[in-house]
Amino acid sequence: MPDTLMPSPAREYDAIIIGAGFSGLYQLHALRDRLGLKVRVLEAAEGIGGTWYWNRYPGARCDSESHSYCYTFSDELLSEWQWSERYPEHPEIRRYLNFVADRLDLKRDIQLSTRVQGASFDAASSRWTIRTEGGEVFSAQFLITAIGCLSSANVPKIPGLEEFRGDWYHTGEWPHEGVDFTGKRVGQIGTGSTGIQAAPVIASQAGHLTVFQRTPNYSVPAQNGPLSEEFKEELKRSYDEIKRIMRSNTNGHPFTIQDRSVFDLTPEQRTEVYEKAWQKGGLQFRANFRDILTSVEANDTAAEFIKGKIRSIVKDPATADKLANIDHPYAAKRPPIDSFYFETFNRENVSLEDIRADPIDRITPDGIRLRSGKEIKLDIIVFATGFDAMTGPFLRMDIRGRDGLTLAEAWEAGPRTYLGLGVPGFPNLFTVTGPGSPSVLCNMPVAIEQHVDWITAAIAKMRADGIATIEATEEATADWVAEGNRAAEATLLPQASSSWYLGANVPGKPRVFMPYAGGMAHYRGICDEVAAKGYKGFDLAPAMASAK
Ligand code: N01
Repeated sequence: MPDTLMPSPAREYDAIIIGAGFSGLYQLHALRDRLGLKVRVLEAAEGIGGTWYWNRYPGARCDSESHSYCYTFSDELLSEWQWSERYPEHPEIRRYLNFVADRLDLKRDIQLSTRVQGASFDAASSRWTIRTEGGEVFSAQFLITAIGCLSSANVPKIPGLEEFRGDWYHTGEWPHEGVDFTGKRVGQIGTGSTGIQAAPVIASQAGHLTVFQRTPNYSVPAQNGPLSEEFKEELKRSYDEIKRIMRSNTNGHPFTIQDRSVFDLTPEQRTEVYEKAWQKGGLQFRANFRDILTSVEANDTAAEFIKGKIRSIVKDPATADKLANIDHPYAAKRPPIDSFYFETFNRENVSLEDIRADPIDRITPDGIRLRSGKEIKLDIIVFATGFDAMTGPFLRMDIRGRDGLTLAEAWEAGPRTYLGLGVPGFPNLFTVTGPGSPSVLCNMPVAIEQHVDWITAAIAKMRADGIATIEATEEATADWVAEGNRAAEATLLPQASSSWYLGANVPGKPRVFMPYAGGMAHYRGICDEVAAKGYKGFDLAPAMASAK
């Protein structure tokens, strides 16, 4: 390394955390205020909030219920904050995160507008050197990525985009000043959770909205609304129980999956259950039976119910057919929830293009041309095309472990981690909600708190025992990757061939099921056991021995 890049003493830290979203904020608090470590958070954005700093597209709100989409580690924070709606909209989530950061005095240790370009591990000193795009250099014993799973926007390489005379935006990098759709001809590509949230809001403003749908998707109404005073009071009384449920179930949500099979009920009873769940709304829809995600026959009953709803809501039968022609099991892709998505297609100013039947050929100066030659004239294109999920945020940095091994090389065939927390060859790198952990299959704050607590306990133990490095072993990692594949194969999740869980949305990305599908509670037990057994599956080395 040239001398000019040597870190100055002022930039020496115990831990550098990348990212100031839900994960980074809590990780900073845990290491700084509980362990007394010298910590700095480096954040690319001009403000805190992580995914919520960037995702400001119309209709962006959380699909987890507000009372479960928050930190639970502090009773004070819980009692001092009140949500206004069942599902918080993006500005309210940012207000919440700023409230937490102010309340815990976190901002003084967060450096904004600082994008990490790369980091390399030096075995001789057992430290990481972290470089930013602005040319700053930091050194730290621990490097902790708190970079989110869905933070690397995927703008598909459709020919002609550079010639488009209108404006275009990706939902995950939405302009802070908003976009005025009034009277505009808008084309929205993508019908995942984001597109399904955005389309009704865009349609209510635009002159005309054309939705370009490649893979039709299920959606269940969110049934959003303001929280009643009674609900808020009840919440205060029952929060301990809610926390217990969130921490002890498979998905981190404040509801448990019912322990009954679809086939324990008659078809009429089943329909009644689905109808009630539809009226109640939300992600809870999939929790009515234990076998929705494990049995194709069981899943078909939920899938058919939703397809029937789509056909009953959408008045034009041809449009309804296109929307309901869904090719994967319900909830095998992350199930969206919506506010009047299917109803939107009954509006005069909305049309649907089935781009599986007639794919996009190119973007022209005036709009989008389909393979059939049909051209849709547009003023604005909205890419609701998702993210290079889970690995994208890592691989856009140049992270190098022992002997210069790059993470890109280590993950060439797909991400390999132990517990989604550590990577062999990359000592003292902790990956909050990394690939191989439940992460996106769980209500995120629950997954984040579990990881931050585990990482913090591991670092506390290392300090107490004079351990310089912790590193996942190859053997434990191979076993964990196999366990991850086994857990996914035991479900219907890998059957959605277009799923971003598999990396299928990004051309050329290895097809590997990335999150751990064995359930949050089970996973938590495994992590606890690993810690109780002296961090089994990790090599712990004292200062002198760490330079292998
Ligand atoms: O992204 P997606 P998203 N040409 O990847 C289509 C979370 N989230 O931003 O399925 C044409 O799900 C693609 O089509 P296909 C949540 O976890 C959370 O909607 O690949 N179309 C698909 O329709 C969610 O799952 C909240 O065939 C192209 C869409 O774009 C995750 O974010 C709210 C295309 C992308 O769907 C990602 O959701 C919103 C192309 N070249 C989102 N490329 C909360 O509640 C892609 N598509 C917190």
